[in-house]
Amino acid sequence: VKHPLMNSWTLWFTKPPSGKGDNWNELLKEVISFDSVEEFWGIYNNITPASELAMKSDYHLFKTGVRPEWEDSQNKHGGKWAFQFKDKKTINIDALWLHVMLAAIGETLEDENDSEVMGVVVNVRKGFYRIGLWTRTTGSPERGKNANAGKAGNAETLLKIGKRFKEALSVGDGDVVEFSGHADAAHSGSTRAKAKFTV
Ligand code: M7G
Repeated sequence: VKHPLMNSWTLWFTKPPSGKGDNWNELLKEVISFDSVEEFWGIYNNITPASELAMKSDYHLFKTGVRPEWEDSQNKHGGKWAFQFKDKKTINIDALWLHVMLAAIGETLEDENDSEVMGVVVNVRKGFYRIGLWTRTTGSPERGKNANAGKAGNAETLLKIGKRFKEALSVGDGDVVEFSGHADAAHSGSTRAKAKFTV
């Protein structure tokens, strides 16, 4: 018996750069898609845990049909909630990442009528791990064209999602989870763009 998920999800992997000429998009590899609980565990039990990945690797778990890139049509008006875990030795990144993946595929990060969650990401970096949650919008009224434009309370939806994400990350009340728009990250050439919201 297979227990179906609400959505189909695709796992992606970013390989660490091997030399100078590697561009970001070439390092990004699609791994596998699944749409049941059983398939998720089968995959999870057979891939390298985040804690054993090489520096500069990422896992991305995104709704099937959305590439985990700013340039994807469903991400280009969006942003992300993110938190950096700086104490790599003491945190259990595998447990945290598993918890966040389960929250994503179990659809507990947003309400049924919301359609913000695009995917979740773990970055393995020198000195920290970062876990992110990508959303379809940035809650800005001038965003234009998409279905949520002009819908009152969109920023509130993003804040609600941010709070649930923070709970899933099990970080303390004193820690700050930040939201930033992808467009800002792309322009500044770094994901450390100025935070637009915090929870
Ligand atoms: P990061 O991996 O999000 O964070 O971005 P880091 O700075 O902690 O490593 C690192 C770099 O990867 C960015 O400055 C971009 O050059 C590139 N990069 C990351 N993302 C998510 C994208 C993307 O979606 N599209 C493109 N073109 N480049 C990206």
